[in-house]
Amino acid sequence: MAVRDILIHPDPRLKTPATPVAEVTDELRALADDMLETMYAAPGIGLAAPQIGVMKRILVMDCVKDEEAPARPMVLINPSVVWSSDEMSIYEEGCLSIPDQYAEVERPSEVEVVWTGLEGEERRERFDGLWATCVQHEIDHLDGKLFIDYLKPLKRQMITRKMVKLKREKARA
Ligand code: K1U
Ligand code: ZN
Repeated sequence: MAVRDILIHPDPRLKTPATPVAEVTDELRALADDMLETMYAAPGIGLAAPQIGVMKRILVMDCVKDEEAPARPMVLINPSVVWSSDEMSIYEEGCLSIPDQYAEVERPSEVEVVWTGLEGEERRERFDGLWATCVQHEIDHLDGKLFIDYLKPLKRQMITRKMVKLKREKARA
């Protein structure tokens, strides 16, 4: 297992739709392990493969907040939203590819998602609360979309400028 580097916006890979996974192999299971390790190390509650430069439709998440409760690491391969509630929720989102920037985003409160599991089996689950927000945020990453794409252009440009500056400073260090 290894902690991978997380790409920082702006990066063309974060704007590119990822490719469906054709087969669940040991190599893919090793990638999922690396993604979970990277997510927990960040720390974060989700991570999509394009964020580590791997253009495959796979995401991981664990939205268990209570430190006393057992962890619930989830790996979703080729996920798709098959139902969304009419009811909407607003959550202040962050992103590991846009560090230290947060903004309110409105999304369906509940979603039903179908995906392939690590043994190649079909899985289906209805998510609500933070899980629903997170799974939609991560599926957006697989489609080359960032949470700042939901914001007004001025706010999005301001955040992008901050990230360009941050990347320049990191490159110099
Ligand atoms: O995809 C990502 O960039 C991960 C992102 C997921 C996410 C956060 C908030 C709303 C929707 C999706 C993060 O994990 S940002 C970090 C974060 O939220 C967090 C970090 C430590 C403890 C608790 C939360
Ligand atoms: Zn993100």
